[in-house]
Amino acid sequence: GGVRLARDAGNSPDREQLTFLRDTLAGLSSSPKAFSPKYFYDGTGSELFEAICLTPEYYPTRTETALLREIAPALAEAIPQGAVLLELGSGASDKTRMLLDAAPWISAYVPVDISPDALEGATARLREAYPSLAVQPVVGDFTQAIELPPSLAGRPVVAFFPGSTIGNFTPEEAVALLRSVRERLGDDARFIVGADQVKALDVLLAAYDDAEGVTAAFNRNVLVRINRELGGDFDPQAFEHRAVWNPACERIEMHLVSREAQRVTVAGQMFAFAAGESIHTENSHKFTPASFARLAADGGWEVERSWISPDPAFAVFVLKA
Ligand code: AVJ
Repeated sequence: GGVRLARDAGNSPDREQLTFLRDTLAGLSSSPKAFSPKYFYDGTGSELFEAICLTPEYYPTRTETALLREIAPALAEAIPQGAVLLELGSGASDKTRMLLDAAPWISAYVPVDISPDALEGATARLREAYPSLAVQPVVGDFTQAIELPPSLAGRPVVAFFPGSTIGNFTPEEAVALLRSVRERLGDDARFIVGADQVKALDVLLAAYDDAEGVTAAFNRNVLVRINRELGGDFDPQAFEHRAVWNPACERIEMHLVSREAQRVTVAGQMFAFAAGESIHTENSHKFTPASFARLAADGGWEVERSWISPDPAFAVFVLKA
């Protein structure tokens, strides 16, 4: 309560539901079947992701948080006086605190997230902890044009994209996103990006298939969400959670694999699954310092500084326009 959430221009809850429906029907009609990982993050999905971050196997969050804490003074050097901090896919905004603490001259914080529930909680907590900071949340898909609140026009902007969320995108999509942030921010811009690194296969696979089954529940939750919001009749337990490494693309893929031949109806449309047929629900690309620098360059950015944690390796990059 009490938190007002701005919506991206041209965006509304009705339109979002229509896009969700259209994307879901298209994904179930395509071959192989596939969903966009952005639809994981309803209220329950955002909570399940926070729970994943607490599992012993999911190293990225705690590794990146420790690294950010250590390098925060150096990151603060990239943040100008009075800057606006713009975060893409801000979720619980926990890592943001490291930057806010290290650069108290940040004047405003604009978290952008697809989950209104996650944004509301994060905004309330941050306003409480940082009373002199202007927190101006925006609900929306950050791959669409992000409008900064007009009241912040003219201030320098630093963009922050932690969590290796960039790994959810294909290289082509990641380059498009990097370019659009570059265009929005202008020539003096800095972009702080966290990117998980290629590492031992057993470590990677365990991170996406924890023993407690939190990741499996997160993956299946998209079926629960489709049932509720789009009138589907998925039996989530009729699909097995699977995490696999795709060596050619250097990515972990998550799938939901149909345990048997079955039919599912969504919004009145019927879809047939063969036994063993999968829905590809997520890509999580892993990088090397070189592969990330190449991606950044293709997106119009140059790596100004970078840090990499000890194993399990996770990297933070400061990109310069
Ligand atoms: C939030 C996209 C970075 O890909 O590691 C966690 C999401 N998926 N476990 C990731 C996720 C399965 C996460 N990102």
